[in-house]
Amino acid sequence: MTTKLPALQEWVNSVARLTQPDDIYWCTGTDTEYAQLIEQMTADGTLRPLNQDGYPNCHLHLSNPTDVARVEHLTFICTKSEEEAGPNNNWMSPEAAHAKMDTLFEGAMRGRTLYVIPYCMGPIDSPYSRCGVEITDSAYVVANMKLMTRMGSAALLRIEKEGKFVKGLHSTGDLDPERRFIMHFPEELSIQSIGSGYGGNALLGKKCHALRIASYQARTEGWLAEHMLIVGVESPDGQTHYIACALPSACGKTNLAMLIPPESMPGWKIWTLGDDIAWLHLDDEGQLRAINPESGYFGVVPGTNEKTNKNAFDMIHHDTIFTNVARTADNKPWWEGKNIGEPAYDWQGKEYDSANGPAAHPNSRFTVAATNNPSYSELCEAPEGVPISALVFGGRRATVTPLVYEAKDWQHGVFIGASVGSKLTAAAVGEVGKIRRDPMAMLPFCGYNFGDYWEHWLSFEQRTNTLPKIFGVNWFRQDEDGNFLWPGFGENLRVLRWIIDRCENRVGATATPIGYLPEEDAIDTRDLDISAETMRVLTSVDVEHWTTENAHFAEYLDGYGKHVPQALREQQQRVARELEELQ
Ligand code: GTP
Ligand code: SPV
Ligand code: MN
Repeated sequence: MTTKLPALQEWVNSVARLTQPDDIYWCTGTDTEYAQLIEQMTADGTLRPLNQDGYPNCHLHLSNPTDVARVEHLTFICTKSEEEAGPNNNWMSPEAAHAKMDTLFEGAMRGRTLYVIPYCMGPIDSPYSRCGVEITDSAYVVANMKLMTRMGSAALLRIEKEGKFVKGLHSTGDLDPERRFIMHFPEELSIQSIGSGYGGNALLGKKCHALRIASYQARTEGWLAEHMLIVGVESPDGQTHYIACALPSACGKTNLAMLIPPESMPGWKIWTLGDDIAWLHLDDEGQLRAINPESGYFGVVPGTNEKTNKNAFDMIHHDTIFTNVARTADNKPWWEGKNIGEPAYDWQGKEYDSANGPAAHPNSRFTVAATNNPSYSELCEAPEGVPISALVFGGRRATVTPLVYEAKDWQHGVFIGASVGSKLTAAAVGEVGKIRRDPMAMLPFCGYNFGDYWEHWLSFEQRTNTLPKIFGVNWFRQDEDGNFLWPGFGENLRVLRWIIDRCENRVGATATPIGYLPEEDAIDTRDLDISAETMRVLTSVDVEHWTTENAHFAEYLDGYGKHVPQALREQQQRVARELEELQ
């Protein structure tokens, strides 16, 4: 197969000339094609079939041990001006980046097949969706893209009609970290990635396109591309509120998006729209609406069990690709926190020995189609998306940040999002556990200067007077012994319920310098083993620590110089002033 679109055909031809593959294959996206790819990867050892009794159509892939997570230090935004990329990004000039990448891609696909993957981020018939084409030499990438995006013939038809698409070029190269780069050219709507076959480095529709390139496009087109889950919360009276929530990598988006309501909340239902990325648009009535550009999940495996996340646990028992988990003696996947079975082989395929660290890699992942999820919402395919009632920002903080708090207005909400700090996780290569600022959970994913990005967020206030309320959350407060103060997971619905009550003006709240906090007993703790004192700690302002935190944020803002919106400065100063009055 080829294409009727000359720009696409010429690009594929030019890439083939540069990379010199043995074959070129245009993906159609059928189930038969997927089955053939799985069969081929099983034959060549890329995949190992797992125990079909209990894990039908599940396979295990073990990646190169040097290639297990996103590599932020090797990820670049290549705009003409460095200032446009901002201090939040690594920058390289487009000329230098192209020269480097052309050399690395030269002959990179010799002996391999070049796969052409046309894909559509978002429902095929949605005006909010955007298309791309990924060229890759990895069959594993093709299979993952099939589970996670709308890819193949239908996407190609839309691309041929629109004539516009993001060009993503990927090769696993030789997996040498010295020759690994993930380059973005937002002005050219293109991405080039070499030297990694893992997750966000290689599945270019995800972080590279749907966040970095899309956020850049969204600024000029008046919308937002965010690192947010989208969840529908149906109350017993049948009303559903949609909430979009940004949490940094490995801080609970997938879990929140498909939580199981606690027994003390009968009649409540959860509908999953998305677990990682939301594209937010104002409709003609000024209502903020969200679509999920993806159609599958690339989720963290460790910690997933029947208690923490039963929906995820069930959905990864069939038609799943596991990457870097351990195996039991009877060939079932195993991970820390599974609570069933024992590891016999670790994530590198070696006989398990606890002296070598965890059996499953902390960033081991599952790939599944969203339709596997028991709480899948049919509205995932709605071209108009879902109306958003509340926007939520959070992080992983052992101290300081309360369980939940509400912004006083839009500007304050943008300030809350911009000032998020979080502990680093294994989702990216780096110092796990260190706290860093991660505004809107977008630090690794915003395709342009954060200062301009905050200004763009603030500008929505001028365009409508029906914007959703904004909240901050933190599921991760700990005591001195490291025990979590809040039970989390399904119990987080108790917090979402307060958020909805606030959106509907059904409950009061306590005004503080950092926002509105729940009144005593406003968060229902029925059936929970949690003391009134712990709840007080979780829902009050730690004035001393918050003062330090707020001062740190002022220093952080300084790094963005003249790009910092005045409104953010004013919010920071207001919070400082009001905190001081309390001391
Ligand atoms: P990315 O896919 O990297 O963007 O991560 P994510 O934000 O979707 O995080 P995910 O839901 O996969 O959770 C990451 C880890 O946090 C897992 O090990 C979870 O078990 C754990 N976790 C999720 N929610 C909670 C919670 O409410 N409380 C606690 N204590 N842990 C949680
Ligand atoms: C994240 O790191 O936020 C992820 C995993 O969702 S990856 O797809 O590798 O970016
Ligand atoms: Mn993510």
